[in-house]
Amino acid sequence: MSLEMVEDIKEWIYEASALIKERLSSPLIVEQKTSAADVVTNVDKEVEAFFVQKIQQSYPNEKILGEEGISEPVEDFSGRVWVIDPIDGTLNFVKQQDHFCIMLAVYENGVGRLGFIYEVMRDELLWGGDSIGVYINERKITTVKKQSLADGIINVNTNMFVANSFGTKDIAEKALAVRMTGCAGIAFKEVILGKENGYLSCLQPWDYAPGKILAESLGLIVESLDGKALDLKAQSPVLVAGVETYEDIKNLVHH
Ligand code: 2AM
Ligand code: CA
Repeated sequence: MSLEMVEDIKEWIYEASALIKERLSSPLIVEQKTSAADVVTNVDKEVEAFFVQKIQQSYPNEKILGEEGISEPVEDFSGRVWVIDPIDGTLNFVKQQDHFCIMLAVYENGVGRLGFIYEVMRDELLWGGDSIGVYINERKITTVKKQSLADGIINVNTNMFVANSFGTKDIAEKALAVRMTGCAGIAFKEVILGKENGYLSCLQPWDYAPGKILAESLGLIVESLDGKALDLKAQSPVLVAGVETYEDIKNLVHH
């Protein structure tokens, strides 16, 4: 991992963002995945292929775990692994042409080193890692505002709220207010920027990988609600929060 790598990744993200904005002027090809609200478009696939090609060109023979599965499957996290979500919040992308992110994370021997969350329509890049710190565009973030659950806004996954899974609805009712943004990257970004106090959602590794690296670099807690260690090969019920809100939520979680 080097500063040159950081600059390469930023350049690819800005290029991918320009490509996505250009594609917004043509009709999208939308396919359903696991449900009507879980969709993929031609642009998701094109953007993932773009990143795979850039990585293979500059960093050959490294492992790539992408949501759309364009590259070889990743069997284990030894060596360097690139984790890509070409468009996070695809339903928002399709229905709103807004509120979606490009996300990328770099792991070395299972340790998260670099995370990037780019909110495309706001031109905001949250990036960094444990050894370089965390930045929003050029501004360094050093602390996250400390607040209890009752003093702030939390972000939750809609299905978990409706089904009250892990007590998500009960937890949300104890917060000052609740938001459902439908984009994991934006939710992580809001928590890291101190605009929201916590986020609960069932996420795939590419949905939480960069956010976890960035959040933990700032002392936030990222954990699975089922008490198990987060597994980069499976979906998990993920909680991110500062320590005060985390303690409040832990006392309310149903198992
Ligand atoms: P995605 O758009 O990259 O699939 C809200 O839907 C958030 O949860 C999004 O960040 C979405 O990421 C993620 N997510 C993970 N699994 C999902 C699923 N089965 N259906 C819809 N969204 C899912
Ligand atoms: Ca996606």
